[in-house]
Amino acid sequence: MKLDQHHIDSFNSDSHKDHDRAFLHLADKVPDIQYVLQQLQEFQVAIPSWALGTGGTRFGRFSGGGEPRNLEEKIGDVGLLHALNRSSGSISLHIPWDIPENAPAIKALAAQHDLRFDAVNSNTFQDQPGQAHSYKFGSLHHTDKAVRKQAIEHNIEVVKYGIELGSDVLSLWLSDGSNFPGQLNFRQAFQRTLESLQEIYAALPDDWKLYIEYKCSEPNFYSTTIADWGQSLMLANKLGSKALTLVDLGHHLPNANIEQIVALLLMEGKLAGFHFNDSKYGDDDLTVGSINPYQLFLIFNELVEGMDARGMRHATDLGWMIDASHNVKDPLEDLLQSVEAIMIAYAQALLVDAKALEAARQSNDVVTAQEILQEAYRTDVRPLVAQARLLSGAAIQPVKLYRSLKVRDQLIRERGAKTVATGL
Ligand code: PSV
Ligand code: MN
Ligand code: MN
Repeated sequence: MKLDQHHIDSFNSDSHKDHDRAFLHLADKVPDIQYVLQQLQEFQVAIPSWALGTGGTRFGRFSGGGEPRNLEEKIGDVGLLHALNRSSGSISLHIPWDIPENAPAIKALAAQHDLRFDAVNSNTFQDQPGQAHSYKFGSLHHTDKAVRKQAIEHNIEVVKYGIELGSDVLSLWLSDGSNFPGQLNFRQAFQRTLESLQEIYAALPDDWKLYIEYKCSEPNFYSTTIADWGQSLMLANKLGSKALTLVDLGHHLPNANIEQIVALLLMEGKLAGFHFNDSKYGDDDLTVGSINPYQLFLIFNELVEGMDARGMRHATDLGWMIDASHNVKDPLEDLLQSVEAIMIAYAQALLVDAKALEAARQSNDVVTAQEILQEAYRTDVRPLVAQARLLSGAAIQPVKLYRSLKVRDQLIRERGAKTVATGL
């Protein structure tokens, strides 16, 4: 199904009055409102192709129905999201979960929905049917050269698909690690990973980037070969300027100060971007902003300050992606909520009085520094985010419109009640 602009416009005209009142009230208090609105309109968050079905669990999977059966339908789903919020203008593919067999046709279909292809992701954490060697004991770090070669070739193949689709980023996450003390020689495993990455790096086109994701545990629970930002950064530094460190919010040990990690990676010019999600215990992949929205705001505060200091464009100079999916919500509603949470945190960070904050820091006025941050965080910026959407031709309230149009029922009618999308 495709959403018509008239659906959106007529829905908006119903909620216009209430929205206008809320927006004007807020606009009065925002000094540079045009700048903030423009930044919000430009900001786009990539949707992962693997989050369009119910998943994100090792246990039961309960389809809500109408899940996309193929890549074309996944693109259709992201097209719906983008029509509703005009902030989801790209899709990130995981290969081989989604293989673009006919890349020109897939690219053309995406363009019809005003979408482009964000980072392409490789998968060496599962064995695929017919594969010669198993990844049971890892991929790029494997002791057996033949396994490493297979994993390297897979990554290079993913880059080829990406080139055909107009992507310019290979995003790589390895599950390589060990489950028991003694299983692995840490130094050798790291060294082999580096050598494998060097071969992949050499095959990257000049204008491409390599995003190296880290994760402290799971599926290996004693050690992970790229376990934290330091290890990812070491690899990225050794590889060269095209290699950068990707921060997935759920991949840290409990209570890690992610905003500080982000600030320093940015300072070093080595921050790739994000896999946004939220968590309470581990790599929970919950809806962005559902557990700890203050942390998300603090991260965006570092991003805005750090990117401005380096003269970077917020919308385009880092990779903004969602990596969240789970079992109990309609995945499209969930993704709308995630994008909204990101836009809210970003808008709040744009409201921070950076000069006053710096002055407070210089004079060690801790109370004022905290007040300044919390003043922005406690501002209800939802009318601002909605206004940016309205200006872009999107829905003032995307989830409400999605429900009132009964999109899921329609998808179930088109696709069936028992479809299961590829992904985890
Ligand atoms: C691993 O936990 C991860 O965060 C990586 O980004 C994978 O590509 C993705 O999840 C798979 O769901
Ligand atoms: Mn991730
Ligand atoms: Mn993860």
